[in-house]
Amino acid sequence: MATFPELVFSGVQPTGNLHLGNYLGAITKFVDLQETHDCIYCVVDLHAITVAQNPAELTSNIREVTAAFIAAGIDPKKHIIFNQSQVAEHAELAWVFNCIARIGWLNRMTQFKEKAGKDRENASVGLYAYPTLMAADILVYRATHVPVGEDQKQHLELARDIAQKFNNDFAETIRNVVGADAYFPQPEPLIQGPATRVMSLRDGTKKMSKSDPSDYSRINLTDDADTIAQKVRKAKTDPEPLPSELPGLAKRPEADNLVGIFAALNKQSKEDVLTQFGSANFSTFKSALVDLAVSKLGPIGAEMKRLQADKSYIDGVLSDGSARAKVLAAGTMQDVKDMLGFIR
Ligand code: AQP
Repeated sequence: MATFPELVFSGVQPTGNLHLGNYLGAITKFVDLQETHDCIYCVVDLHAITVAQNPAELTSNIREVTAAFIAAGIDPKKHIIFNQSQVAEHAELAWVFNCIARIGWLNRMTQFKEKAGKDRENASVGLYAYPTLMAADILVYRATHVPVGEDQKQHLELARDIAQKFNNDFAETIRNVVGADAYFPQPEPLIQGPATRVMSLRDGTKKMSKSDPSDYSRINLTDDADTIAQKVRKAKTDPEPLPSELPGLAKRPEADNLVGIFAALNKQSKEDVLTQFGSANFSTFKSALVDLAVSKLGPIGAEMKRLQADKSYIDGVLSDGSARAKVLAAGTMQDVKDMLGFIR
């Protein structure tokens, strides 16, 4: 079997309201992985336009996500930070994958069903094809590891199916072009830790999300200390004190969520948090959570604002990263064209 050098790829959509779920589910993992891997982190602006965007807001949101990556601690010199639309090979490979993926596979994608809702006929074709573009994002670099929140697990499985089918369908030309028995790796999702699915602060059964109409449902990375404190204090809870052991969180989604958030922010396990706060009431626990969240997120939010004010620096990071990404992506596309039989 072909082996592939380990490479990390992931992306975040520039759709506004970057929140604690994006931070704990994805961005903190991005930061940690740079110690052990080569990493490519993408602001996925082509994904953002699968639903209508205001162009001026989109520009500002692209800079906001870039600023968040850097403020959280990603080094744009050692690793690559760029925006997807500057590397046309993402869209090019996505078209090839549209011809590899089966309609039946895409019909099973729950994110499309949730986002399109009852008005499916009116959803964009892009929203439906979103997972094939995501597969192209990863595989155009032949990335092997993809840190994401739990909501992206199904899309990663689809990317693996597409890689497998491409490798099977073109086995003969893959052998001729690169002398190996597979061209694309099977990318592995990295979904670990106590906050892989951060829930809404207003409803512990709903995912914390950028598009929730209530700002009180999420903590935004740019919220100031007072806003964070207010949101945590107003977060829905139940009347019982915290349990001392994990099974006591079953059927208590709001308590479970706040304990998970505390654990992830403090880089400890939920068990450790319960050892410390078991039998404490929520007002005690929430005060500790406010202090922790403000101490961790405050400096990131402040640095994001500082960086966002320096547009030429941010745009420079993106164009430098895009140029480096493009070299890698163009190599893959040349191989793929040869494997498909195109003349170039
Ligand atoms: N609530 C969450 N908990 C853990 N991880 C999360 N992620 C998103 N929400 C949570 C992870 O963040 C990364 C970037 O997500 P995205 O920007 O691609 O967009 P998204 O998943 O569409 O974000 P939202 O907030 O859920 O947007 P809307 O409101 O449009 O549905 C991904 O790795 C994702 O898993």
